[in-house]
Amino acid sequence: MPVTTLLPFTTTPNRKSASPTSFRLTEKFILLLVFSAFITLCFGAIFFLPDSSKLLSGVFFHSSAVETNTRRNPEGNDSGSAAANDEKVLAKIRKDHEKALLEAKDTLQKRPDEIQQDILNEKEAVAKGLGGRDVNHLPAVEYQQPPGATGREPADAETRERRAKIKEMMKHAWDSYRRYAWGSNELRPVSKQGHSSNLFGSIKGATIVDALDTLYIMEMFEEFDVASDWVEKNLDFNVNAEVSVFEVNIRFVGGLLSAYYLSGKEVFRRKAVELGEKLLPAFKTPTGIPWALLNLKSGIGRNWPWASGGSSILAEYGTLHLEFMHLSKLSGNPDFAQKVMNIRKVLNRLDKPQGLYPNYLNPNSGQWGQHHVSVGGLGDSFYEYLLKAWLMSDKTDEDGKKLYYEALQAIETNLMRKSSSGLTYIAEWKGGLLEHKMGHLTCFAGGMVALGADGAPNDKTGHQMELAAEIARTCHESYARTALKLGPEAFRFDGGVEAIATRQNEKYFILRPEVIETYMYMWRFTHDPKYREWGWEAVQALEQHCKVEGGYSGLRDVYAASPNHDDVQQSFFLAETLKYLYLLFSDDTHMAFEHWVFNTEAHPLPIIKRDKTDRPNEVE
Ligand code: DMJ
Repeated sequence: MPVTTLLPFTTTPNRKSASPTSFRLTEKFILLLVFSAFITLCFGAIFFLPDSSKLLSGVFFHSSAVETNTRRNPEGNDSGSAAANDEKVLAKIRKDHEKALLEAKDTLQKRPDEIQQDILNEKEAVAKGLGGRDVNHLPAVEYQQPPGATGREPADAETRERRAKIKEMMKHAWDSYRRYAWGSNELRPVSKQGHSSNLFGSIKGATIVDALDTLYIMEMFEEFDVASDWVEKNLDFNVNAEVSVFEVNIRFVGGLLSAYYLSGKEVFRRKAVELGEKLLPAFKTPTGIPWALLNLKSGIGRNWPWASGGSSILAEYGTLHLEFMHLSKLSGNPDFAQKVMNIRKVLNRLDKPQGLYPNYLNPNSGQWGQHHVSVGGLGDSFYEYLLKAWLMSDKTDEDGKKLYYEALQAIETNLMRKSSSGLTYIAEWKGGLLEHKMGHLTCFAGGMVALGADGAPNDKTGHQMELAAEIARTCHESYARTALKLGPEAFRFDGGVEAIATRQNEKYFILRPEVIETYMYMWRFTHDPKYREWGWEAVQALEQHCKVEGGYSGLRDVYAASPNHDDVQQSFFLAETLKYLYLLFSDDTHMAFEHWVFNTEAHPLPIIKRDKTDRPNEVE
């Protein structure tokens, strides 16, 4: 066929010099272009349309499986299985075909703008590398506020006044932060400026996120809205910085989850899941025991350089469970739950010296590091989360229950001791030797033991409740025996002293909550007025020695005659200390234990009810 017939537009009557068979340069060039486009199209059809070729060979011509079988079995003596195989392949093709038709039908029913949006969503999810999940388009969850998110005024006047005083303290702490350190992680209340610790890398606003639920619980809704707005507009996890997985989880993920469950604002769910996804690379170790530190951008993890033989820390990898179970529930992504359940599996396989859990575990070898055991720093919240995992699962997590009560038994046998004057304390264990020291952090154990007392197997005599009361008394003594009536970081039961810090570097008080936390649990379970009195003593001491014009500060030495401020208002003062104080003076129905479990940073998470009354519209 002459080329001119194919391309009539390439010749013009004016071009007299051109004969029908000769072409000018531009015409030649256009011809060349068309020809190469044609060749590309042919090659494209052969190499880039595998699906259609499969469809052609399978449906219109013959099954590719038949072809494969024929090649494998030229004699045809396996024709029975070949035919069965053909049937299978055909059935699959038919199924895929039907599925494609249904999808096409769905698409046709959509408006063009909806189709456009679907395409954009898919593109965004892929670009974000979230394994196809996009935190902006989480599965729909019907929000239902769990009971008791706010409370009523206490009936008696004194309790009402005391509670109002604590709310006033929150207002002072919050307003000062807002005024002098807005957006920073914490406040320096004496120098009136922002303070940032390297625990959060360059993530900002720790105090805002940590305080959200306290603001809500205290019905400081104006402040809550301002904080929510900041979260919406400024909270950014796209940072090229290393963070503590544990701290970011308990304060940020926990704070966001609680804010979501209290208020129902979607932004909190979205941010919590976004941050959770960013923490997942920490689990990329041979055992799945996560690193302590993680660069949020590169996803590269490592452990604290000081931790025995490159180990991960029990209280860090063991304090992810509650938040991660809720992340799976709210995102529909099972990875979170799987990761924390795997930690359990690794621990279950290991031998425990005397039934105790050493603080150090190597994430590469899966072996314990130094045999150092503590219910205070490095160990504490691991035990707390075993019990609370069981409670938060509406008592369905039987493994969590068993592990908690076994661990507590080992602690009682090996670490709990009585001083000569009868104070019960929990010592630390170093390779079989006891160090007779108890940390302020360890004082949370009074509340934990009280919370678990009810479900304790074989405890008809109320032994665990007694134990909890004894721990509370010891911790109160550690406060009462100081000059400023606030407790030291650690106190000892040796060298002739009881419940007193003997080392200078253990005499500080950084506004920690654990002792007040235990008073709150003890009050709720016993209604013994002494716990409210002890809480009130702490309020007075905080007001007298820690309150400054620019907020609340920690103290360098609780035995000194007058306060020497450390100039830090810790974010947990707003998240925990003030919240537990407020609840100590609230009715039991406010954040009732029947419906809520507090994470280790005092962020309340709802119990996931086994009868699903908390999620009536959940689709299986
Ligand atoms: C908080 O961040 C948490 O309670 C954590 O479990 C340990 N201690 C601090 C407050 O003391």
